[in-house]
Amino acid sequence: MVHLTDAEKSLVQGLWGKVNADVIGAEALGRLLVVYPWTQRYFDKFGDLSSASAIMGNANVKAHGKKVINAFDNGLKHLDSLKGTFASLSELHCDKLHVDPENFRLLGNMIVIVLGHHLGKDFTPAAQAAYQKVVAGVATALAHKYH
Ligand code: HEG
Repeated sequence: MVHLTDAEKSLVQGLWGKVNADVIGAEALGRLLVVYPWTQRYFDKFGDLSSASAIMGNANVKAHGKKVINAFDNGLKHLDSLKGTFASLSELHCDKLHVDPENFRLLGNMIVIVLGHHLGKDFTPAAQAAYQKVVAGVATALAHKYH
């Protein structure tokens, strides 16, 4: 499992307080669907995903991005117990949704990219290092029930 130092934890929490989490979630999910179009297969009920602008403006994508980032936000509050925190979501994604766990890593990197975009210079290399640990930990926790 990932381990964040106290300094990394406060870096992560401090920067999270500066962004609008719902916007980050919507943009990260939208970008996942634009950049890796095969991920669209899980969202065939979401309506128009025919272009980058259609995806980024799609209300279902925005709503689902908020749902995802809300769960991610809860993970930020439980950085020392991610496995337990994401156990039921891991089961859901594995058993019911059949999401390829590689996609958790892809989405995690989208979250990092969108944070970089929103935070600009505040997203220092040290901040990125801390966030990369978080998204890796969340992806591992979500993939846990697959094994
Ligand atoms: Mg998942 C549902 C969280 C990555 C595909 N995802 C959900 C739900 C949450 C969630 C909280 C709602 C669960 C419920 O209704 O009880 N997802 C979540 C997190 C992450 C993630 C925290 C990674 C950070 N999800 C993810 C990825 C895919 C995916 C990468 C596919 C590429 N999620 C997915 C689908 C659903 C959910 C298809 C069901 C959507 C629906 O039908 O409403």
